[in-house]
Amino acid sequence: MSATVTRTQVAIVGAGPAGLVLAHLLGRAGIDCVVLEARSREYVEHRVRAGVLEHPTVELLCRAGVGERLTREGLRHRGISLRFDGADHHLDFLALAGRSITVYGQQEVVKDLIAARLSAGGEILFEVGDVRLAGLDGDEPEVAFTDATGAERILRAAMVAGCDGFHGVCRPAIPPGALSVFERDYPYAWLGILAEAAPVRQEVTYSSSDRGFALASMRSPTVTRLYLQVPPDEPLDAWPDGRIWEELNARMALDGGFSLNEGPIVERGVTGMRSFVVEPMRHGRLFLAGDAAHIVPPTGAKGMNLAVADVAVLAGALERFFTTGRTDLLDGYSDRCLRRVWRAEHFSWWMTAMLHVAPGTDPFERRLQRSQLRYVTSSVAAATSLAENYAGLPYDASF
Ligand code: RFL
Ligand code: PHB
Repeated sequence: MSATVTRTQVAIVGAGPAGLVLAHLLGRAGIDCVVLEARSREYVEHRVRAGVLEHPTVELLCRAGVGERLTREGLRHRGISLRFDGADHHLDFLALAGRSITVYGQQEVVKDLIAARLSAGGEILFEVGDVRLAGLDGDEPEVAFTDATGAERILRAAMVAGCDGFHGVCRPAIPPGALSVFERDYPYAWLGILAEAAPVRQEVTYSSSDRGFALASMRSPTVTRLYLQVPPDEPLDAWPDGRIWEELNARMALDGGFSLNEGPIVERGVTGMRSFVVEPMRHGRLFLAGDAAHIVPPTGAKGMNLAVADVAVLAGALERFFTTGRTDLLDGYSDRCLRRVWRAEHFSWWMTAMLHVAPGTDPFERRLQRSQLRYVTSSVAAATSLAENYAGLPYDASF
């Protein structure tokens, strides 16, 4: 049976934040694109993941016309708290760096983008299978796949955007040897829960305790998002509800007393932690963006924000190419993105190292961590450095 062939300007693999923001920006610039997504619409709209949007991400979404619900329902925060030695230490990003952050679930961003794209007449094909890339070194690469009905199809495009996350097929389609890989694994993972309980503090709170790291975040005034450092590959059934709440309360303890509001746990999962970067983020006519090209440990809340920053650069470069034929911005895509990627890699690694308790750690290391925590919460210079990285360096900053 022969495959149906269609043409578009940009084939986008993956309908996560990277693929959807790219499709939206290209659509607004009048560039034709098709998004291919392995999962169903229902699945991607309910996948619980990130929650913190840095300032440049919020600005981009608002400028691109998809910030209406985000502005209305997102929780705007002036900063975060670091909890250690039984006390909270507030970092006011707005005062320190002139920028705030917004807590708004990644799946809400995904819902807004899918709705915007479909209502603008854009094409997102959900539940595609067996995606294969060919001809990346030529002028008209092909993406072959089976659609939701099982029919064989081929999409021919001028450019392919690999936005299919860490486990996708785009990065592995690049010949071995063409990419350099930089990576680091961490000897711990995060157990994350979503609970129907009001957050105790209206601020994201990172807690360093001798029992291990804990994080209290939220999604709304009635829904809490909480994380615990656990061993890598920790089985979920080792953590019945009672143990989760007990451990969270023990790690979040404050002098003078503290306890979380408890409620039904509606979602739970264990996520390994890793740092990973490939260079370059391009091969021929394939451009990698987001988690397909790099992973950060979640302690700096940077993953989704980096994905959006990549495609902001890629959309501009593609627009230049399709309107003028010039390839200069496409040629500079990887280097430009990698500067921001490595800044976020460093920040995420540094936050992770400052806050977690590595197995077999010794008192020397714990004292170094406590010294660093005291420093970033007492020195204006050190606090400002954390604040500007966390709240998001401007897209045009040189670093
Ligand atoms: P995604 O979101 O993984 O989307 C990739 C999409 O590609 C699809 N796909 C394919 N489609 C077609 N064909 C194939 N062969 C395919 N293979 C895969 C997938 O189904 C999916 O829909 O990547 P993208 O767009 O690059 O976005 C990256 C972000 O999702 C990720 O970096 C963040 O979630 C990371 N992250 C956080 N980032 C933040 O900015 N702030 C945070 O507060 C934050 N917290 C987190 C996080 C990630 C976490 N987990 C679970 C990994 C907290 C956690 C616990
Ligand atoms: C979240 O709200 O899910 C969240 C907050 C801060 C992080 C990671 C995740 O560093």
